[in-house]
Amino acid sequence: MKRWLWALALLALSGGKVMAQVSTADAQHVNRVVSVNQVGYLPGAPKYGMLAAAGERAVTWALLDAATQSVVAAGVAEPGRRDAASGDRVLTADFSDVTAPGTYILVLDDVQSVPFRIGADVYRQLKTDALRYFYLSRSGIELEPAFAGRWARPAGHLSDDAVTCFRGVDAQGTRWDGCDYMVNARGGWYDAGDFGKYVVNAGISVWTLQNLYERLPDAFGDGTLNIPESGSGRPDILDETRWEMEWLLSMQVPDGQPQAGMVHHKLHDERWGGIPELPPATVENRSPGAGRSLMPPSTAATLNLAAVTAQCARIWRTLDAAFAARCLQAAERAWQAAHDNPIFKYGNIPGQGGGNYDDAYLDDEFYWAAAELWITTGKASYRDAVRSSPFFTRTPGQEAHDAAAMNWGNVAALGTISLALLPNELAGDEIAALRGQIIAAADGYLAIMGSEGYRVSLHPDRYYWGSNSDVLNNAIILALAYDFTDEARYLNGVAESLDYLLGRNALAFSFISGYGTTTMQHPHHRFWANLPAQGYPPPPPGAVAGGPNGSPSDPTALEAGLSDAAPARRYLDEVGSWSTNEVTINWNAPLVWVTAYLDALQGK
Ligand code: 9MR
Repeated sequence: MKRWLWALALLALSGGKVMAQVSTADAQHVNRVVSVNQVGYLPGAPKYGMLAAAGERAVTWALLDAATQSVVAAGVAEPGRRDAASGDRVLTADFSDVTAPGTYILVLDDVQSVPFRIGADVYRQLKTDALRYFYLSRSGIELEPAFAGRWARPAGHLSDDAVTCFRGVDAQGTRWDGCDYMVNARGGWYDAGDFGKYVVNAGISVWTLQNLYERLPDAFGDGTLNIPESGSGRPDILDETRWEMEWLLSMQVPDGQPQAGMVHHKLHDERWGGIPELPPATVENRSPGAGRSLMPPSTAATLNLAAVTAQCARIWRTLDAAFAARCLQAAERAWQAAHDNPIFKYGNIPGQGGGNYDDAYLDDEFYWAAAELWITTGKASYRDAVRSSPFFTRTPGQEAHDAAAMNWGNVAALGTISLALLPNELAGDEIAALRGQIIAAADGYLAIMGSEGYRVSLHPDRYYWGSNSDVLNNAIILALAYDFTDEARYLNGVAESLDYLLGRNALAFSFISGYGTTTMQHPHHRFWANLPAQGYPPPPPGAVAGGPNGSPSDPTALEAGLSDAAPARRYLDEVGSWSTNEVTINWNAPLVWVTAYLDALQGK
């Protein structure tokens, strides 16, 4: 008999009422896999492992040293609570008291987990890999083997240096006349598994990374990322965000043109390409029905640019004054243009070949941009726009339909976070009120975590496209609540959010490539299509999948019957499942933020 089985038997003998249940397997178990954070737990963090069971009974658990199989801790898991999102009745082992670094296995009932670690450094490499995602997604530059390893590839879409506006009839039958100018929009990051480049999604992605820099300036210093700019003397994280910022700046309508200062909503192909596919070096941009074009300017894109360039201007002031000045000038031009053109809500043009990112509600974008501009400039007009916005007093993320405080189309919380975090001219009681809003949102997430069997901050009815990024954005809110209160429950909520993503979930699956034993391997991605024999590598480590989608819409997911599964199981690790298994910049950015935050709190 294995040593741990003896230990369980002894525990059962001493535990009296548990004894009868230890020796017999429970036929009612629905999914006999122990769900743990497959990478590991921070020493001071809560540590839970779960087992789904249909029965109403207590079971024993034991934590084993993975090498010796000796029992380190043991206890009883009470009859499980129902997890609304998966339908599982979840038995939970709580081994939070174990803090010694090591490699362990959790035995729950008679089922063994995969091995995992307890250690202060469990997120150290992940935070770096998560940020390297952005270098590996660069457009318009060769990814050299020295920096990219097996994810090296030639430069893609060099022909974005001469793009003009979409001309023709879109999928909705609307005729567009194009424009009389070309822009050089080479560079930037590809959005996701597709080759589109979208300002609205770039906005929250850059903001999140720049905000991480403002919160933790030392997290990614020069030389930490092995990117071409490493050694520049500037923090690598800012070299990476600048790559995207230069592209964003190029999307602003030039002076002298209609709607000068507005920002084109997006740039993408006129037809969707297939998978697998390397980004082509060039495409013929003005051939009818093919190539790539700029979509019309939108107010949402313009305000996204205003917000992140305002943030850029203050961050770069001491590092590169000329670049900071360019950012500030673009920000103020964009703000003015958005005021002059407040109702351009285009997105779904031409309706094929690229994502929509259409955003028809703009009060949140105005508030966010005003907040960033005010912090940077101190000008009264921005202050007034902040104070008069409905979002100045409204708790972000608390409406019934919200899965998270922020996402690409809901950006008010970004303004609130900057105002609550950074020095500015708000009165003390106003800052306290904004912090109170963030803390209230965090309390809401803790309440959901406390009622869900797998302890995730997602309301069971709100598993939207990219639900994993909602978990991560909620974790940012929890982290800030910890910053503002010093109360451990918020920090615990941050750590447990990563537990969910790294395997402590209904699928016992790590949604982050390369991290864990059973991990995402087949993202919806044209180049990382995981066909090595054909030259398409697996995903690089540290990419987070969109995750369970309550309304899966791609044929692969639908044919697999995903719509019949419980929401938390509507996920498929298949390349065709773009509605559950894509990767994208606005989902990896909060992964960087959260892992860097937790790692920084562990000290070096
Ligand atoms: O993240 C976006 C999600 O909120 C939308 O519901 C979905 C459908 O419009 O689009 C998602 O964004 C995709 C974009 O349109 C194209 N590139 C890949 C993005 C992630 O799937």
